[in-house]
Amino acid sequence: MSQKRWNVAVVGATGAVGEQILRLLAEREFPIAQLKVLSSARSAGKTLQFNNETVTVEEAQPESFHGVDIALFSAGGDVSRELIPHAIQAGTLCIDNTNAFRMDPNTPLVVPEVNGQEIFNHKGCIANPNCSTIQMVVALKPLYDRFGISKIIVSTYQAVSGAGARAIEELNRQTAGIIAGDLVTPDILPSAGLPVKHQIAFNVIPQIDKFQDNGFTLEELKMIKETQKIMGDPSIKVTSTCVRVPVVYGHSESIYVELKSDFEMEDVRELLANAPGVVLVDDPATQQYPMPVHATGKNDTFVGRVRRDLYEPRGLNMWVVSDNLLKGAAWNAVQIAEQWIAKQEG
Ligand code: NAP
Ligand code: 3JN
Repeated sequence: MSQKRWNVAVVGATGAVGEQILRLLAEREFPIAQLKVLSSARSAGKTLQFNNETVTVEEAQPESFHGVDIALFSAGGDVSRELIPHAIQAGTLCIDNTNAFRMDPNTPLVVPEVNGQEIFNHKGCIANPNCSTIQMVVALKPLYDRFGISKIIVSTYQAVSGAGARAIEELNRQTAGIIAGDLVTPDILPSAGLPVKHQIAFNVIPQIDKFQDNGFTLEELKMIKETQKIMGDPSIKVTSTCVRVPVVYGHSESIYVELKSDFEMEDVRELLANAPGVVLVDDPATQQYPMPVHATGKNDTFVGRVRRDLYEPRGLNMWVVSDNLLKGAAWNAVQIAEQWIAKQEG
């Protein structure tokens, strides 16, 4: 890698995703000249550690982006909608972890293992898909390329960290409270901003984000539409049920996929074993399969329980697990930034 260094801003640096972005930038020795860590006014003035240096959090404002080459956003859709146009105007490449621009036809929606070439078609902003979409398309892309995909039926088992730092605290607090015999009052989940709250400790909640008029939740619709956009194939029929489970890190997915052509299981296993970003963990004889406790802290997507459907010869079932804050958010964003700078440097 050449010596060129870049001015980088992390917007939402004090959040669950922002914390992982900073950790990865340091771990990967991202070539940073100057780092800005931005949040709301609430955290402005706080300090964070980065590469053994203390950095002071500043309030994110429209003028924060002058001189910034790359900004990684994870402060919610409203912040992205407000600030990204200013950042683009300032010449900053924005990599956005929110839903704000994902379906915008002028914004590439990128998972490097699937459609990495789209990184170079941006007009100032590259969108990171939803965490549940990312791990699914990483696992399905090798099968799509070889056999085609006609239908996907997915059910998710999503960790509370997907709902932010306060949801992690809520699961810990409720679990300790219930074990101690206390009454618990749900405060955050299913989603901050919704009027009704449900207990997450020792429970599962079949709602992630708001309900839409068609009975699907927004999270479910994100998975459907984003998958078609990333794969570049609106003909794929996708249906999704998204569920919150009392796990801190790591989303799991039960996926049924119908392929367009006949396949041998041996070929499917070989494709998955060699796919970029995929680790095949699939040995029923020794009870090996992916689980969130093993995926936590890893950048890969883990695939197991791969089996042909009993009734549909072109149907496959599989179990897919990944760290939602890493491949599902921070790592996918940093990966995009790395691939973009690699190209700038020739
Ligand atoms: P979080 O832990 O609640 O952190 C939110 C972050 O946003 C904090 O740094 C917060 O700063 C900052 N923020 C809030 N309001 C702001 C404002 N008005 N101006 C500037 N900064 C503001 O949430 P998270 O889990 O990190 O998620 C943050 C966002 O990332 C989500 O809303 C979502 O859009 C996106 N996300 C994407 C995925 C994905 O699937 N790709 C997964 C999770 C999250 P303070 O410390 O000042 O409050
Ligand atoms: O709940 C999860 O597991 C993933 C949550 C993602 C999320 C949470 C709040 C707002 C998003 C997202 O990435 O789609 C958003 C949003 O940007 O709309």
